[in-house]
Amino acid sequence: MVKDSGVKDSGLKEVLVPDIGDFDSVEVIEVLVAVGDTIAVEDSLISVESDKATMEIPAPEAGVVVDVKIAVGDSVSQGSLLLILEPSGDAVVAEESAETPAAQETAAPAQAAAPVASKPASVAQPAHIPPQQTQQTQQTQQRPSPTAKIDEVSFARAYASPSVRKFARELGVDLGRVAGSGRKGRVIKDDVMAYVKQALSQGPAAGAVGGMIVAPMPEIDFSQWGEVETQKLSKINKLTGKFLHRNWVTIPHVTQFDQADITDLDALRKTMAAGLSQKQKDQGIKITMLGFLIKAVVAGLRELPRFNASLDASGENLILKNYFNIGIAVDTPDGLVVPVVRDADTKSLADIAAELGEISQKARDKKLKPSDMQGGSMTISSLGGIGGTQFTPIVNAPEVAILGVSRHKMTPVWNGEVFTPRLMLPLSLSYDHRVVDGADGARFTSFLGKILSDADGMAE
Ligand code: CAO
Repeated sequence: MVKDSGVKDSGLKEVLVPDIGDFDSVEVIEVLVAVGDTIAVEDSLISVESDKATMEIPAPEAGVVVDVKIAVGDSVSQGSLLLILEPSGDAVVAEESAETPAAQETAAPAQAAAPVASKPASVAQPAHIPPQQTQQTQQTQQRPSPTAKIDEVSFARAYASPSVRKFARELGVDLGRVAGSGRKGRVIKDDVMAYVKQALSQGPAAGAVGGMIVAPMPEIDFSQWGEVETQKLSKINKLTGKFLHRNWVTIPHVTQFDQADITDLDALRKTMAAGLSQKQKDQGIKITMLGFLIKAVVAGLRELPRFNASLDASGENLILKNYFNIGIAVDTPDGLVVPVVRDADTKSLADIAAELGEISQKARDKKLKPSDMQGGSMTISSLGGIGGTQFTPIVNAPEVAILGVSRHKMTPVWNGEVFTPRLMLPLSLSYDHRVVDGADGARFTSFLGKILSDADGMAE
């Protein structure tokens, strides 16, 4: 509602509160304009709040704000003086979307504005984006998350009209995450639509991992620094990458480092290797430390059964397994695959050695079936043949632990009297800390150390 102001012939106009339905004496919770502001028709001037709803009062005319006659905390009714306006006379293009929500909301019934019934931002907030919201939108607008739940506090703080709030709520969009492109950063309907569009085009896996928002990777033209060549990732690379990423971000990992004295065991291994027949050698059978490690891990799983378990999908139950299937990470030209040695507890070292030869060959010939890589109890990733001193393997979910093995090294070990040369094998046990406690992590590697140092026991 506009009235000529008291200043005769000044051309100034008084802007009054229009008919706001049943609302009488409602509290001003936000003043959205200040003296000197140039406003367009239907720009929101103030937000008011009753016990049922919030609503915004739009500008009836474009112009420059000469004086503001109300403040946050005041009560207003129809006809209350809001401000003095110097009308521009010309049509000022509104920055809001064509369907200016505030205008419709003026007369909106209480239930239309119901979604904003929760307390809005602090009443002391000035007519600009609260710093908190600015920060939030900077962080999150780059990567919309279709799966993110609505945070009621940030939703209430968002700088948007009731109809935009209603629209966002209908689409399940957390307004606090949407950057506003309207006047003074106000979130308009187009912003909400753009947010949803971007979120849908990215899909849930692109930016949201278990509700977590990750910063997007910028697109970089590396050729600006020199010659480059683009190589397509293999199918295996892409698939393992996806699972490794999921496991890395969803499993709270701890890696326990230890060393096992395998001096005697390696001597036994060499003796056994020397005893292989030519036929066995021709079949590709090799006696490496890996066969012993599989036996040792089976013994460890018997000793500490929580390592031979998986969390169910709800994350509330542990499925304990009574089988002993050991996954082996195999490096192939196309990427990493993990075939499983089934029922390793029932197999002799020679059987395991033969099977290892077969499955690693099958892996490299791309002949593994999906079923060959399922149903593991725990995985071993042995990089000993290649090198390295320690590493932090990623748990191969749904398993809860993985044993990393690095290159053994002859090391001076103090036996209480003198240093003696011992062949030490570095072990890196990563485990899911939701299932395995640190104490059990250390118990597992200590147990492995104990049995790997007992060559006679391992030979049985
Ligand atoms: N320390 C020192 N030498 C070791 C060793 C260790 N811990 N483990 C194996 N070796 C030796 C072997 O004795 C063998 O020696 P010889 O050539 O003198 O006989 C040599 O290294 C090669 O062993 P290998 O790799 O052929 O056999 P393996 O049983 O140790 O491993 C396999 C088999 C399939 C696991 C392995 O070939 C492989 O692919 N390893 C990589 C696994 C991987 O990529 N893991 C990464 C997962 S995380 O990205």
